Amino acid sequence: MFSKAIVRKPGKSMVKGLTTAHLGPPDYDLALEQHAAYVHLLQSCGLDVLVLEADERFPDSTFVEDTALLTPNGAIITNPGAPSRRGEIDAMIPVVRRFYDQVDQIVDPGSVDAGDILQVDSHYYIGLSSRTNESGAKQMIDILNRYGLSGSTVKLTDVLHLKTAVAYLQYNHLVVCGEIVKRPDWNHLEKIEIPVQESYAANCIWVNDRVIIASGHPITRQKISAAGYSVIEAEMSEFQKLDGGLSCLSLRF
Ligand code: CIR
Repeated sequence: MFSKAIVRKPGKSMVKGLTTAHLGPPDYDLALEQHAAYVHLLQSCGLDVLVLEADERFPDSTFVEDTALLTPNGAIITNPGAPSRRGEIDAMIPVVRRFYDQVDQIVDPGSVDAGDILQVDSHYYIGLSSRTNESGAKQMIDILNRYGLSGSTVKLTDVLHLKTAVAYLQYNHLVVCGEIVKRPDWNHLEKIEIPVQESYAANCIWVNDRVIIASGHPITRQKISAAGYSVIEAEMSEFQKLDGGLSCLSLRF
């Protein structure tokens, strides 16, 4: 179960955020509204949410998930793979230190975006992507091992981040889409396959026995409900324009 979350409001500079989506620039006011609704949903799932002010210096800084991996035994500050995102961690370190005594950090030449890290109980799968490299993944696994946790890597070809295409829902269910579906890594889990036309919904989040999904994905909703979860929806259109999903907007711990 989670008790807390950290989020950061989007800034006006978000219109300059990194994207491959070809959906046009986000509408800042609508993004603020959607962000506030997202915070409200996390609160309704019982989380105490720390809302950080926007950091206009970094257009993608609302996607806080990428800056840290928060485990039960310590926090690991990442080294984001995109040069325009590197500086986001400086503001995150003191925030994470408020909650964790044990704080480690990924350093050059390693790079990691924590959107590439999928936790399944005490094991952490680390996607090797355009943002997360071998050195970063190795550093991450060494730190996890020190914490009494384990990690392994998964080579990615199509998606931005590992969690773009997969989500663990607790109780052995894994939501999968696209290149992840046929991978043998998770054959011990029960897979919920999302059709490609709803691929954006694969990035959903389990929060204390509810599953939050991006609105407008009826097949995903039906399949996750059928697996026994209570599903709630969030409007995400403005963050989708920046390749950002539900998990990216918060650090939950
Ligand atoms: C980026 O390209 O870095 C941002 N526009 C989107 C980051 C999404 N984060 C995530 O998947 N964890």
